[in-house]
Amino acid sequence: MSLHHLGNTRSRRALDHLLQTPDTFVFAPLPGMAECTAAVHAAPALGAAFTQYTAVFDPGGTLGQAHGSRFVYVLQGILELACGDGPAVTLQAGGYAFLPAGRPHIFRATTSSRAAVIEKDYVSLEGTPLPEKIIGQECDVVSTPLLGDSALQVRTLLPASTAFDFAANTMEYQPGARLSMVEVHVMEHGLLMLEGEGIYRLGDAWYPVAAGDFIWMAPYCPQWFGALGSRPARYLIYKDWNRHPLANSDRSVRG
Ligand code: UGY
Ligand code: MN
Repeated sequence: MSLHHLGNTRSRRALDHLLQTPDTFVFAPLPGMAECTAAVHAAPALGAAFTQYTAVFDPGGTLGQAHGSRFVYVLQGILELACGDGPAVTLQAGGYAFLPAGRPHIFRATTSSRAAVIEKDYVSLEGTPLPEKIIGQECDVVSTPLLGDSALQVRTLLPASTAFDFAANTMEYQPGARLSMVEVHVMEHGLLMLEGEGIYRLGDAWYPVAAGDFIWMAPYCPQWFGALGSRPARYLIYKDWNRHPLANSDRSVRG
């Protein structure tokens, strides 16, 4: 039976969270896109202080002009990134790039491609230099166990430097692994399930989730995840980071 049967879906919207499943994604172009469309998952319209979308590129499709700083993680296909400071860099699945606010650049797809894109107004920190451009590959990042649990490995894709005002990590759970605590914290999250499945607690509800799902968690949204199934569950997770909670957008820089 189709998930659309009689209007059924696993997607849910609550004040402090959103579960958005792929059957409910709606794609439309954003400024700076050509032969490329976006399903916007998190945005100020939802209550989020950042924007996250999935960009789908036709062969030759492009993504330019960021709003604030931009993080791009390639989900499928091949993207070439040109920044005007050397030859274009080729990114394949698991490849990622961070472009500081205001840095001109363009992503061009050489084949049908998909990418997770996160954008945020940059919040500067007195005495700290602006962040550098970062290009990386997830498999090159050494993972560390979360709170000593070797069944739950975290890869920190951006440098620990306080120049960065957000973190982008991947978390990989072996079947049966789970967060050791229900987290309730000031940081908000954008989360894209990359592989596998499990149960996510969000607020007072427990949801079955699977690869392809997006979750937004507002500040202080109670959260917990346990992996199910016979293969690992893996997700890409954004959180605001490295800034005092009173730092506000008066000090932010738009690109
Ligand atoms: O970094 C985090 O806060 C992470 N442990 N949260 C989560 O996976 N929901
Ligand atoms: Mn968390």
